[in-house]
Amino acid sequence: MKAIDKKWWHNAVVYQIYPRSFMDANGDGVGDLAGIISKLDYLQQLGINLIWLSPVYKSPMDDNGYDISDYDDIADEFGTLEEMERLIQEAKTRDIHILMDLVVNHTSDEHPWFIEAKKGTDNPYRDFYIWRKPAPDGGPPNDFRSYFGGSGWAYDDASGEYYLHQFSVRQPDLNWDNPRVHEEVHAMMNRWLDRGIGGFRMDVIDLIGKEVDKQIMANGKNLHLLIRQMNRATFGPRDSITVGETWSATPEDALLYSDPAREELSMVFQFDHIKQTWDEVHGKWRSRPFELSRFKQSIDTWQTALADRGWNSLFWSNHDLPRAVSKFGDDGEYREVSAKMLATALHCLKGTPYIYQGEEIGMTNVRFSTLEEYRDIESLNLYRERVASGVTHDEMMTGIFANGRDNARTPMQWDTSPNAGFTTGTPWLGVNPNYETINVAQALSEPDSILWHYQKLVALRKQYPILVYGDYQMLFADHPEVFAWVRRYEGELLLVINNFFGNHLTLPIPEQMQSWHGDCLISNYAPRDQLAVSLELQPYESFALLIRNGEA
Ligand code: TEU
Ligand code: CA
Repeated sequence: MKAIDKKWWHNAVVYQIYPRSFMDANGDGVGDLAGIISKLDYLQQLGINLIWLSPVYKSPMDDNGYDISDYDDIADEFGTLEEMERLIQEAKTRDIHILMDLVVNHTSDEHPWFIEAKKGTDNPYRDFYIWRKPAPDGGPPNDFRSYFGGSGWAYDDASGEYYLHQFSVRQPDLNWDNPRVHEEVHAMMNRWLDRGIGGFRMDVIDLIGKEVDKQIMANGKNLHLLIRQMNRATFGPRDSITVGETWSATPEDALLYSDPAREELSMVFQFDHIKQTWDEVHGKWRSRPFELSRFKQSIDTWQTALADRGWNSLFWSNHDLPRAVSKFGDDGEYREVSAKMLATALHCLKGTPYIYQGEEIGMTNVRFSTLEEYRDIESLNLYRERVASGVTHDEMMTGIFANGRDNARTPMQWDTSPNAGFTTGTPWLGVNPNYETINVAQALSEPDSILWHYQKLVALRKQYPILVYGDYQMLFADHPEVFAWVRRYEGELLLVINNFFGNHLTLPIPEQMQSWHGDCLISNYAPRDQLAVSLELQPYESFALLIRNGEA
């Protein structure tokens, strides 16, 4: 392996907080900054070094804060700017840095720029957004569709023009062909960096180079130039960490973003492994069963492509996705062992691991019995649109149960008190009824819990550079139930074996590996310290073995 430039964040683990659902300190049913501050000791104990905070800025909350009306202030329901500054400082004293969510593909329709822009075609802010004349029939300029359903164009009565919105109609797209937009956004980013944050998670950053009239949204021709300019003008000189959300990225794109020589981003989130369980035609609303072979192939491709240059992010879940254990493990009989297996697999790959809040206690998907109990704008809009076009209620609910965004957004389960200890009021979204058995208090009191397994993995990363820098090579590539690999670093060898299924199985071991033995760094059953002619693997068994006598 080529010597890579070491960065302070390479051995870090990121924890994602969805503020609305993490901890409510004042009993209004909505999580807040004071609630987060009250749980910093818990996060410090877990050992994480960075918090990715989903948006807390001023917002009408059409998309739970991904619609920002003031980048320099905090939404009343979350707290104040002073509290945000306190959170940054309090986290820092615990060696934790905050990543702010940078949402600059669009703003809220209540952002002053948009309010100005709507005042007329000659307003100085008009060109902050993307306006087009109607098609000859008076309809939208083209048939571009919004991710949240319906046309991606909204009509503005006053001017007789349409504006572009790739997401909700209340999230007008910013015009990145306008240099004044760059200036404003860069200055805003610098103000946040001056407040002491560690970097940014960049919402749909692959969309900002859009070439609207060609209907090219992702990967537009100026995209990488815009990111390099942003890097130079803001976080580049400050040694920050940045992660771009890029649904469109191929491994080749990821190299462009994350090769340090190009001075763009630290890494990107790519979703290839996530989309493996979506229907190829109908997308996320119709699941396709989990197939380990596709999943392995996907991860292997990314691990290999970014081996020498660039850097991977590692995640199973986030606030838009189903719960990891429900998606890729077993949230019934084998919830604990499968959640631990998934954790081991993720943290033993090469890249930066992200833990989504609640994953560390094995929180699961939720099934509300009525549509009225759901809050997510995407699920609600798409339900309306798809049911109107002939999809049945049951089919759509099945899609929402499997992949709807509220699965990840039910309140964090802290203890067995009412509403899982999340709030003393009425939670904005229902608590998963399984909180009586799945909660932080229970996990803290049980030495063998998923939580302590995560804590151990986070600590191992600090202790063993092989977990951070070791080369990755897949083993048993054709095995339909086992995902295994070796990592190699400075003469050391780490073997990682994961049974991704709930069956007992016999894994024949190739001759040259049969005598391997060493130290078991982590396991979800009795630790193993040696191989043999074959291994009898338990359901979802997984372990990482630092080999003492192997060929590195
Ligand atoms: O997500 C990008 C996005 O495209 C998601 O809407 C995702 O594609 C969808 O859930 C899958 O069908 C980011 C944020 O993570 C998300 O929460 C925001 O709603 C969205 O951008 C708009 O800001
Ligand atoms: Ca609150």
